[in-house]
Amino acid sequence: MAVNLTPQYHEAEEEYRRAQTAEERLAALQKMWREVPKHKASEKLQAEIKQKISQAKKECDRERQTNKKSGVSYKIPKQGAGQIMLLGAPNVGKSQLLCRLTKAKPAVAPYPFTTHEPHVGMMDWEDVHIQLVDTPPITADFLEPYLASLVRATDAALLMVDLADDDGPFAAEAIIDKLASVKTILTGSPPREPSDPSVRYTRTILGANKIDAEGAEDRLTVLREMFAERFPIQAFSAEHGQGMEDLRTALYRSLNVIRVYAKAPGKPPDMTAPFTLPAGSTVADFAARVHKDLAEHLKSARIWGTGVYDGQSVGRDHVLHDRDVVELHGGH
Ligand SMILES: Nc1nc2c(ncn2[C@@H]2O[C@H](COP(=O)(O)OP(=O)(O)OP(=O)(O)O)[C@@H](O)[C@H]2O)c(=O)[nH]1
Ligand SMILES: [Mg+2]
Repeated sequence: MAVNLTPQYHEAEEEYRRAQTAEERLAALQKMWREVPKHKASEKLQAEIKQKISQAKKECDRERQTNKKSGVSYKIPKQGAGQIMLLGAPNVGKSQLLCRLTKAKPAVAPYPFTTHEPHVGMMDWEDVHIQLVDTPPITADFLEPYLASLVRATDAALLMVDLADDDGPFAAEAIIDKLASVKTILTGSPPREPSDPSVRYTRTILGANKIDAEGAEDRLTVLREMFAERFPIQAFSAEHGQGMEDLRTALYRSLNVIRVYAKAPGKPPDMTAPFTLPAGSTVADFAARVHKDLAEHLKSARIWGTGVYDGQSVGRDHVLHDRDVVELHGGH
C-alpha cells in the first residue's frame, strides 16, 4: 500500500531540511507528525518521525545550553540573490577572501583560529548581490555546534584549501568527513531527489587559495587528483587578487538561479533590479514573486529572451531563462 502524503507534509519536510536550528527542526517534525496519514502503510514513517522528534528535543536542550554559554547568534537572514558560506581549516584565508570580495572588514591574521563568529558581506556580481559568510574554522576535532546548522541552511558553500600548506587537501577532506558525520554532505552536484530527508546536500565549490605561494602549482595538481571528480575547483589568491573574476562568476553559478526582469505593459523593462529565482522557475513562479495576487489572477504573459521571439505570449507553465524580460497581464 502506498503512503499518500499531502502537499502540507512535503512542505513540512522541506522546512525540516532547511531548518537552521534544532528548535526549527523540532517545529518542522511536529508539523510532519500532524500531517502524516496515521494508517498501517505509514507505520514505518510514523516511527521514524517519532524517533527524530525525541532526538530533536534533546538537541534543543543542548542548543539552548551552548547558546547561553557562547551567546553567539547563529541565524543569518539571507539577503540578495543567495547566501554562500566560506568554509575551511584554520588560516586558509577565509577572512581575507571576504575582505577582497566585499566591503566587510573581518580580522585577518597569520595564525589559526582568528575568526570566532560568522561575518557577513555582500558581493556584487553583474547586476546582482550575493551574500558571503566568513565562518570560524573547522577541523577534525573542532566544529562550532551552530556552524553545521548554518551549512545545512545555506544556498551554497566555498570550501577553501590552503595551497601554501602540504596538508591543505587533507584538512579539506577532514572537514568533509566532519560535516558528513552530522548528515551534512558537501558535494559538487547535489542529487535532485535525496533519498533520506534528514541528510542535507550543500552545493560546494572547492576554493584553492594562495596560488601565489611557493609550490602552490604542485599542490594544486595534487588537489585536482584528489577532488576534481567530486567538486568544481577554482584556484585564486585572496591576498593578491589572481583568479577573482572567475571565482566570482563560479560563485554566482553555484547558486543555480536565474535573473528575470519585470516589464509593465506599455513601458520599457526595469533592467536595474532583476528578480532572482531558482533555475527551472516558471512564469507562475515569477508572478508569485512579483505579487501574490498576480499569481492567482494571471491571464497571460509576454516574454523577450531565450527560446522565444520578442514579445511572444506564453502560458503560466513556461520555464524561464536567465535574463528573460517578462510582462505579466493580470485581471479578475
Ligand atoms: N600568500 C598568501 N597568503 C594569504 C592569502 N590569503 C590569505 N593569506 C594569509 O593567510 C593568513 C590567514 O588568513 P585569514 O584570512 O585570517 O585566514 P582564515 O581562514 O580566516 O583563518 P581563521 O579565522 O583562523 O580560520 C593571513 O596571514 C593572510 O595574510 C593568499 O592568497 N596568499
Ligand atoms: Mg578568519
